Amino acid sequence: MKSLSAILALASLAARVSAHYTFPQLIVGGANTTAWQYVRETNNWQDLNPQTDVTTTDIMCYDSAMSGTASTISVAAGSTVGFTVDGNPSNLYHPGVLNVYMAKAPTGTDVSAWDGSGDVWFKVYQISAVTDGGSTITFPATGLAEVTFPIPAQTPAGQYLIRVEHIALHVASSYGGAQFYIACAQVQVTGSGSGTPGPLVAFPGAYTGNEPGILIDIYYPIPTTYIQPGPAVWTGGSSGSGSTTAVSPPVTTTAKSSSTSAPITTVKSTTTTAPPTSTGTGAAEFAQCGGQGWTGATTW
Ligand SMILES: [Cu+2]
Repeated sequence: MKSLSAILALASLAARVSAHYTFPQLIVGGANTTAWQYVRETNNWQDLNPQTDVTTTDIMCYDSAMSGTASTISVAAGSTVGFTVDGNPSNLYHPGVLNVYMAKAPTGTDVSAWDGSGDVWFKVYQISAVTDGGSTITFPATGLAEVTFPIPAQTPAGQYLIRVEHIALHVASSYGGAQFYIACAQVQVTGSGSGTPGPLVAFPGAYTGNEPGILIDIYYPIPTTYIQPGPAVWTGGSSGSGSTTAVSPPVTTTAKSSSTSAPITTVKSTTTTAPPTSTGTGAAEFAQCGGQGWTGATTW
């Protein structure tokens, strides 16, 4: 006969299994495509668990167990694409920040057969945290059911991986606590873009896990500033150098990131922050939800 505690443990496990999220659908032309059709199926497609090791190759596309291939869809440079969020609930409910990177498959290599290794990734979009000098910190990505962003108009034609990454920071005050929710889509970018994307980083390699935006206590003391992990957003600068290697573009031509449409940390919050609320037995907003060794609430 099952004891009550065993039943509760099972219920807790079920809640834990459904308590995170994935990015299964690419959004193209304003329409959601089929789950895992153009997005490489991630290892967590069922358990929804985050990746927490920034040194593993799975910090790139989190797809080692699933063979990591998908179909490739054509998208125009300058158009808006996106990812849906799937989970329970199906939104980015953890407090955290978001990055989107792209990487161009080498000429002659089909992106579906490419592992994305090397210093090939440039950032095209981000949603950072908003601080006001220590009174509040807010996370505009929180609650999004989908994430949309433009492919920079100057992106050269070719096959690319698009990597979305939500870094949940609710248990990030110790090393390895930040939770990375990741997925990679395969696209064929069309158009006549002639920019030189950069700065370029590698996965793993882009993060050590010790960055002030990854190893951070977002609760106390309230951070006075927030530094978004990763390189600056590339907004489409053209080097005009005619480089055919594009391995290490000059950083000087890509430093302008202020024109991105993403919310940046300079926005001053004018609303007063409501105290965390709780629903039922779930955890309070921004409170811990899951994580290794966590035995408390896993929903909210
Ligand atoms: Cu979670």
